[in-house]
Amino acid sequence: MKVSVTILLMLLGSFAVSAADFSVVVKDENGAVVENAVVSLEPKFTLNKPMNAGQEVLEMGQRGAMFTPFVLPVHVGTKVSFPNYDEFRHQVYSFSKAKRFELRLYGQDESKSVIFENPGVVALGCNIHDNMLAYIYVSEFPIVAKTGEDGVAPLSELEEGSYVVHIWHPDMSSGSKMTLPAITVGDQNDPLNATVKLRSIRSIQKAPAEGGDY
Ligand SMILES: [Cu+2]
Repeated sequence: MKVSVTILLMLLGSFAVSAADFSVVVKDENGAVVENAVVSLEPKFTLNKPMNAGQEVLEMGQRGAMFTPFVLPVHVGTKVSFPNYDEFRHQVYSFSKAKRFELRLYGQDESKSVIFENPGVVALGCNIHDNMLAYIYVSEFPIVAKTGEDGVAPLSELEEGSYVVHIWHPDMSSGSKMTLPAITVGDQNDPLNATVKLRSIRSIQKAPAEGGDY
């Protein structure tokens, strides 16, 4: 009886694991954890659950004359809103090849949105505030996440199988993404450690000047 209960629990356990959790830890060449690295996974098999790009609207806000977040990873086809939470106006633009656009001057509690159809890096600026800088990374692959302050990009509920891992960061020396050898995600996964080579001077979004003229 005891044996059959154990087998039943094992079976239940295996059925419960329909999707796997995985994470990628990104560090620089000095071993320091790297925040704001975008990790995208390219499945080498057909996903049962297709990507749902275009169904959720992600946000790149403006608050305190800064973009928030600094790096926003999205799938191709995602709509991004640009709400202005400040009491003054912004004029958001990008000259990047993946998406050239300019949102006409708009004020507090107004929002505009843009759809990002092409993969690539979209650097954002504001015509009014030179300090404002942010990046939207548009991934052609269905699974995308970014590292937090701990350098960890959590990737939950992955379908088991083989994936190629792509990593991008605004300060990667090559200016392009890094591709790692394919990995296999099973029902138990150790974190994948990735080392990226970054420029020594990091691009940051500076806080606005005190008493600036808005
Ligand atoms: Cu601005």
